[in-house]
Amino acid sequence: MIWGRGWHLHRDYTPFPCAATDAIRNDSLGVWAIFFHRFPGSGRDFPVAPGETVVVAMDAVDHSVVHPAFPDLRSADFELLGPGDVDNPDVPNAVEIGLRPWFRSHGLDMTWGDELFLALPSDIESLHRAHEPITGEDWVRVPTESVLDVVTLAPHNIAAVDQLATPCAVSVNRRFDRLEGGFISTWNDTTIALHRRILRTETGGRDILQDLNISFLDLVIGKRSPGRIEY
Ligand SMILES: [Ca+2]
Ligand SMILES: [Ca+2]
Repeated sequence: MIWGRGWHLHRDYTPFPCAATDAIRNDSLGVWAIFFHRFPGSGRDFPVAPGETVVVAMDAVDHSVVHPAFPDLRSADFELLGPGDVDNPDVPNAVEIGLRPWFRSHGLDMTWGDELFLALPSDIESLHRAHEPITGEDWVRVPTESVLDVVTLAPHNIAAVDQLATPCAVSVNRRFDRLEGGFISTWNDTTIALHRRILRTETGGRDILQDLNISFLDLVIGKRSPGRIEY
């Protein structure tokens, strides 16, 4: 299983108007990315049962020592690494298989404005490559038939934070997400997070999550609660 971050929010500005990135942003044949990971092991070393959740920590440490509202993530299932980062030896590290390493210090962050995907294992070398037009870097296309889920957190219906330019109409082809989240920025509130809505709860307590391929409807803002849905 691979997962990562595709297109980040693009706004309409000179010299890279939305039209310049449309071929990568709005491609029905797949999701384009440069930064992505796979889970460690052979693919069978860390099985996830139906209804089970896993926690991928940016740093698998006890964050509550900094502030009581922060979670203790020493028992996270996986951990992300960055350059010069902490590395909890008891928590397996996600394997970075993107085309270049993530550049910030604690591992790949996923925030407001991102397009996030989960896909079946892919041979990265065999994937279709092209230059991303703004940076000129190579990106690869994770093909549609491999993509299991996509969530987009782009603010499709609100102005960009700095008000300097309008967000492009879509972050990802409507085949993957029919209406993006449009969530307000949560950068300044570390106590809240996005949760998948619970469609129903089965006998025995297993929650079935909603997946309509519509981030706007499938996700809701709730309390930050690693490993469980709570809103
Ligand atoms: Ca670790
Ligand atoms: Ca880290």
